[in-house]
Amino acid sequence: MGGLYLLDYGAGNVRSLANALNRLGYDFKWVKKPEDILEADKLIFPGVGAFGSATELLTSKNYAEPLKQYIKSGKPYMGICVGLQALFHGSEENPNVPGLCIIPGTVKLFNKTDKAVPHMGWNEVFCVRRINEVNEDYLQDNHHGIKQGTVYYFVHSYAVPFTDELKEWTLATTQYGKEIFISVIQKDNILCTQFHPEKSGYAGLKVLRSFLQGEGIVSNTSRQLIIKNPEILPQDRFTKRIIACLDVRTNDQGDLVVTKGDQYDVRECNDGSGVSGQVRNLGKPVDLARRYFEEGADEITFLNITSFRNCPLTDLPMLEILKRTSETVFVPLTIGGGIRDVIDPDGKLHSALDVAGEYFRSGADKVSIGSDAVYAVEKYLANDKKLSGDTAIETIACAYGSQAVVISVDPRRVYVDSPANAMGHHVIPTSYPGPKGETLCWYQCTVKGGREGRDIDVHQLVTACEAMGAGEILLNCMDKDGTNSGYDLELIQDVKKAVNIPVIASSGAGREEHFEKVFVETNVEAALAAGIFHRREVPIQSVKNYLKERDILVRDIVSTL
Ligand code: 1PR
Repeated sequence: MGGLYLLDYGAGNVRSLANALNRLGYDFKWVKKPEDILEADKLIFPGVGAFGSATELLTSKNYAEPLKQYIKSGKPYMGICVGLQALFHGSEENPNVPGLCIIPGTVKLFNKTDKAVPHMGWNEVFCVRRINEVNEDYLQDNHHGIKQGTVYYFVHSYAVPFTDELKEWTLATTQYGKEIFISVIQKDNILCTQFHPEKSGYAGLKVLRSFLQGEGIVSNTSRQLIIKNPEILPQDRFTKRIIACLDVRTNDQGDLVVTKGDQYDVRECNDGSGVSGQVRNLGKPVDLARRYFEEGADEITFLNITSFRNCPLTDLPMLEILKRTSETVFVPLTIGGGIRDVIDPDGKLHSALDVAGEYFRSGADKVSIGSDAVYAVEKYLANDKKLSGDTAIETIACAYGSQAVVISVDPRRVYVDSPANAMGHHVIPTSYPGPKGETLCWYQCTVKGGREGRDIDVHQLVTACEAMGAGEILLNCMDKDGTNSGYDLELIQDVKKAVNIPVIASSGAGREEHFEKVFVETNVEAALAAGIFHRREVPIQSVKNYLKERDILVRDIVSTL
């Protein structure tokens, strides 16, 4: 018996961690009953979801006491994200639910005034332990696979602030906005990361490997260390994310392919005869995702663009793609298209929450909701902005956390000559006048992949989705999609100002400078592109080099294990 055990309580994507361990050549067992915890020689708690649901589940499954006993026994424990937070006395996220009380202190909500929350993306760690004042850092001797100045993938709204009381526990801190929180805890047999090593590319796998190779046990008393207090920098080291997006559908030969439309039309240009050509085939989804991971994409998004067709739950085409992709791609994966209630041919109804659950178990970190979000917001607005609690956004956010719910918006521009003609919609001035010289416009939301316009504007949609618990906005623009003419900065600026959750700019990227413009002029957290990456017109690395030369922080690729 013995060996490495993983503690899963069904709250999200643990497949990625399992895949990471397989990639590193390690066997493991899942904890299935309380006794397994005491059986383990090494234990990893990959916490996902909310603090309250995680700790309550530990209690209801009778895991809490054996877990405390295991940690006290001195055997190596690694906690990830909520697996770190659970060791504290409590969290502002669920004030009435106690933690495991192994480390003093409370997990706190980030201050939202100067930054988007959740903290979602790649941020740098600062190692506080030093051998002496001038020496580089203690981690050179005993690094736990963590390297000063490396960026790792974080996704959380709550964190443990760095304090004097927690110095002895702190190995590294991270700055987000003006706040400094503990990103790595290490004391004796305990190693915990607030970031997700299994989602942090090869840099993250190195941290896991170090723990697995036994570097997890270190006596802190064996040497005299200096703790260097982290200083608040004028600017944090949070990087901008570059996301590769793969629109997937079945082509006319019945193969699942990555395609790309011009303003959502994915068929080859026809010859003017009125007959549409073949669905464009730009590659195989799993191969392309793998290529983008190796080339430095910070995140990969798959969109099932024929999702408006009903599909039985067991037959969802993207499940297999996700399973295979997550075996070799160790950055966050988002899946969109068809996140809504589905009905099997035998009439069995599966809720959007069930559909999302299937995707999370198959390796997705986030689901992206398009059409269903529009319908949900229509009901919310009709109901005097009262939350119903039963929408896909709310149920998925409640079970898996806000950070797991992205809203994919498919707007198109509607020009008007005066606000009075906008039927009460949120109007913005535009520097690109309409066909009749109009200098005002609003953005109409569409459903079913742009096939149907609805009486709701983007501003209404994104603010309502944020109120309903969404964690991120993926902002497309039908007018710009596939045009290579740059992002719609006016739309993006307007949305960025309207919400406090992270925004991903999408549609229209054609050259490196388009990325610079969107980051500088709108301050979005991420920019997504499809066509230019698929057609190899602009490599991801060249976008990153261009941004770096202009002092925009991006993640450097760690290309080997
Ligand atoms: O409504 O929840 O089932 O979700 C359907 C999803 O499929 C939505 O996210 C919607 O955006 C997407 N979708 C539906 N039809 C199309 C289509 O193209 N015919 N794709 C489509 C939209 C948007 C982007 C795209 C970027 C960047 N694609 O992700 O890849 O605009 O392109 P570019 O860099 O080449 O300009 P539901």
